[in-house]
Amino acid sequence: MNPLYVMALAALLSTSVAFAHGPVEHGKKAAAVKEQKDWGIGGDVRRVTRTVEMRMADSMRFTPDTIEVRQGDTIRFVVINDGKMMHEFVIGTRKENELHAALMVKFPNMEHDEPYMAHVGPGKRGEIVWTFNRAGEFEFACLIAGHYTAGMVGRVAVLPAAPRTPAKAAQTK
Ligand SMILES: [Cu+2]
Repeated sequence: MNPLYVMALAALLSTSVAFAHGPVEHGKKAAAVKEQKDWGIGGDVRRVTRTVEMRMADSMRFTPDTIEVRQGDTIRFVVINDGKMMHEFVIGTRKENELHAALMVKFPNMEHDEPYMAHVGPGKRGEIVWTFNRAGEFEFACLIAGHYTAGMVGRVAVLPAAPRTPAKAAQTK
């Protein structure tokens, strides 16, 4: 591993530790200050625009593995673990998830809990409410040690809020 990457991990770890809480049961999120992330912000359950059911399996797959939302949507994710092992649903940028996944491999018992993640035990279900207030291509992933590299990752496309112009050529990326 190159030294720069190690430094980046260390920086991320210190950030994560700053936000680490004690054990938090699913569905009992502490009332935390909502922090704007590149991939959105914690949502208000009273402003949910859509519910998405997300299933996780020991085959290291999410179903569905791709979702599309509109910028400004507040999504209630009902996350169901159909497997016999622990899984989790974590929304983020690819870069953030890659770094976080690497940390989880290094520190498998690291406790982490944020409004954009749901840790779900075998046969259980969890819920999070997230507002996608920034357009872009993001990921959802399971960061349990080894799961991310085994392919337990999906894509979320957040389409711009503005109505599409008829001229497709006018669209940027
Ligand atoms: Cu998993």
